[in-house]
Amino acid sequence: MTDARQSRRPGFWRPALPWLLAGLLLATAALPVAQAVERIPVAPAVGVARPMAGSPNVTVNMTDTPRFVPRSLTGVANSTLNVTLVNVGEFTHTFTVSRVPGFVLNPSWSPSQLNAWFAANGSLANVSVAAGQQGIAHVTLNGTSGGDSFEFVSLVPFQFQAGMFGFLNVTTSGPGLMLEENTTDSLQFVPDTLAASAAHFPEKINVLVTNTGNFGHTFTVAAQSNYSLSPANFTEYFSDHPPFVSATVPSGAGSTVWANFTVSAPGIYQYICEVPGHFASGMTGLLYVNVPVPPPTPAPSTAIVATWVLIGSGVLLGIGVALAVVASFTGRFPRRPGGDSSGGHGH
Ligand SMILES: [Cu+2]
Repeated sequence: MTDARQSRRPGFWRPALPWLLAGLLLATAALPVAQAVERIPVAPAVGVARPMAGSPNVTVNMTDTPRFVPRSLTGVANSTLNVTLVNVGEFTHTFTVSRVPGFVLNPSWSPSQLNAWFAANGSLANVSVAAGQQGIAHVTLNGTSGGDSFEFVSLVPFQFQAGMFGFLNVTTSGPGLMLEENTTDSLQFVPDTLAASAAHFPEKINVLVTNTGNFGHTFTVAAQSNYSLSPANFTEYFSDHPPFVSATVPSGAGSTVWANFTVSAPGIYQYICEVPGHFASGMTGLLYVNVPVPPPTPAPSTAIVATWVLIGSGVLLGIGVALAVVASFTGRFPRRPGGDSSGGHGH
């Protein structure tokens, strides 16, 4: 008996060892799985539209074609429209907005006649942008009314005559709804679900798209609702059915662009990135207009597995600890000849 007790003393925890090891192994396997599962959003975050105050900001590219892209802008009466001007060409261009509503400038005028007209009538904005540079025009629409239309041109000689003009249309019907969307270098839209509740149709929807990564993208919204685009056919489809909007999201983190469009009926509108390969990699989302967003998809089954693995490892660890405790006591008590259980703890 003495031999047995002495040999048991240093190894009293041995029966518990396999249980402890099994528990620890399971736990180390389960923890990363559980963490990874936690990071997967169970329900896709939904971006919900809210009413927009003031005019949506817009970006207009100035090209050497020469053109303004886009050449049709919308502002809200009695607000300020901020226009970011990006000169993507190698010539200087101006963004010069007429002050006379409804007046269409005559493209057969000479450059000096055009200049004389602006000198006589003034402009709502007149910003010159050098090649490769950017500028901003703050177009104040105080005192304008819905239905007003102001022509804008480039005053650089012969650019207006060659087609560099556009129209700024003023609305009072409310600035519509605003949504926020992000693009990522992992080729995702975040969120990939947008929801808008229009009080009336047609309704303007303004999506502020922010690039959180470095790759350039587009935010392109199909104009037909309830139609599923496919990576194989979207180019052909868009050539037959022009999208509501195809906004270029400039490369570089923090770049933003407004994608503004008008929907005239409830429905589910798909949006994609048109950069080759991006849609095929999953860069797409759905905009629900006055259509309920379906409930989130069920949690991935790995979450259930990870939970049970964690519970199992906890149980095994518990068994191991219990065995260790029991073994230490059963191994120790008989070794105190004549001693009481309080041993050296008390008097
Ligand atoms: Cu993209």
